[in-house]
Amino acid sequence: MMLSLPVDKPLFLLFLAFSQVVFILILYRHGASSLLQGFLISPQDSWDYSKTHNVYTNLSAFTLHSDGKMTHCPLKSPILVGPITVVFTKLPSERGIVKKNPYVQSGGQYKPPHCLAHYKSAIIIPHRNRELHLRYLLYYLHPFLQRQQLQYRIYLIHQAGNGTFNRAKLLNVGVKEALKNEDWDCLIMHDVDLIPENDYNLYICDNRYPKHMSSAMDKFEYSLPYWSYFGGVSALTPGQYLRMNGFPNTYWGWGGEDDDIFMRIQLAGMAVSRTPLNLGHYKMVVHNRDKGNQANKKRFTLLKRTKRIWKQDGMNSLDFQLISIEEAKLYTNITVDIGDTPILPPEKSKETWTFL
Ligand code: UD2
Ligand code: MN
Repeated sequence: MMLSLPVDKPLFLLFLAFSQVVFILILYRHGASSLLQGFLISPQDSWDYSKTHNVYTNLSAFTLHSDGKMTHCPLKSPILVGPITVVFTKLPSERGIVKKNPYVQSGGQYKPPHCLAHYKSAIIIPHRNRELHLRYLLYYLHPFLQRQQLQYRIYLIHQAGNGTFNRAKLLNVGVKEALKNEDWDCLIMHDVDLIPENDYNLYICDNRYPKHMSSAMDKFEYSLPYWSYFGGVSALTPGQYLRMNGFPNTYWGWGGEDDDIFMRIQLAGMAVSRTPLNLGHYKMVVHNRDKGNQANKKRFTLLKRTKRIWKQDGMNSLDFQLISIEEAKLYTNITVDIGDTPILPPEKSKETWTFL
């Protein structure tokens, strides 16, 4: 039987055009994966962020060892609470955080003591001179990850010296060093000043594609600032990371590196998976631009060369001097000298720069 469409009716055509616009708008706001998930898994999409829970609620009740034999943790952790109360009014002391997290071991490592974790995630944080933000992050992130019954370790990649900051290069260093410790299932790249607000936002990877997790931040009114945004917090498997030759080493100062990463994902034949906006809620500690991290004026020129250069600039061209690895109580502190902005000969045109 043939279905005849009333394409000659202008009203019908108008309706078609209208539904297309609606569809594109949904894709823009929530990302393709959320649309799919809506059909396939139907996640809880009506989180009420006006009713929040303390991130330490019932944490100790589930860390007790039962009988001798360890079985796998349940696939869905039984102690998730949903929206978390996040406030930046009272800075917690380091001792206080240690006391509240008795199962965290030296170097900021954790394994559920009562069951075998399904996932092993490394949290990698680029850092310099943000000790107070770090304190808030550790206070919230340790219990948050334990609620999810993950095996994890928090790595701080600390840039030594006063040279220009380079977030993406620090993340490359973090991946290289973290993979020496453990065969991680997932590498979570995490700004130091972002606190997740819903513990159903799982710190695990999407095996299909690199996952952007901080899709809805308070600083952008809980929406995506632009379609290809990839800043903040993201999760990649080591396989996905290596497939795109890691992140660029050549973005010194603020901005651009996240857009480069977004481009590399496509260039390596992958797509971005995005945490649905109602789940990817984060609060950012309000701050000014740091000294030594001024806006990178070359970022737009650099982005033009990504397509040409991504296979040469990344994990395979990473050079740095490891200064120290220290196992602090709540994190592993890796201090590194990554050099500084290369001085470019002024007479060379933008097109012939070499970044080696
Ligand atoms: C945005 C993105 C971030 C990155 C940056 C551009 C958000 C929430 N994040 O951050 O992922 O793409 O733009 O580069 O939109 N840091 C230090 N010390 C410094 C400077 C930076 O520790 O002196 C680290 C720290 O982890 C910080 C991150 O680098 O969270 C990003 O720098 P930012 O917070 O100053 O930049 P912001 O908030 O605009
Ligand atoms: Mn920030």
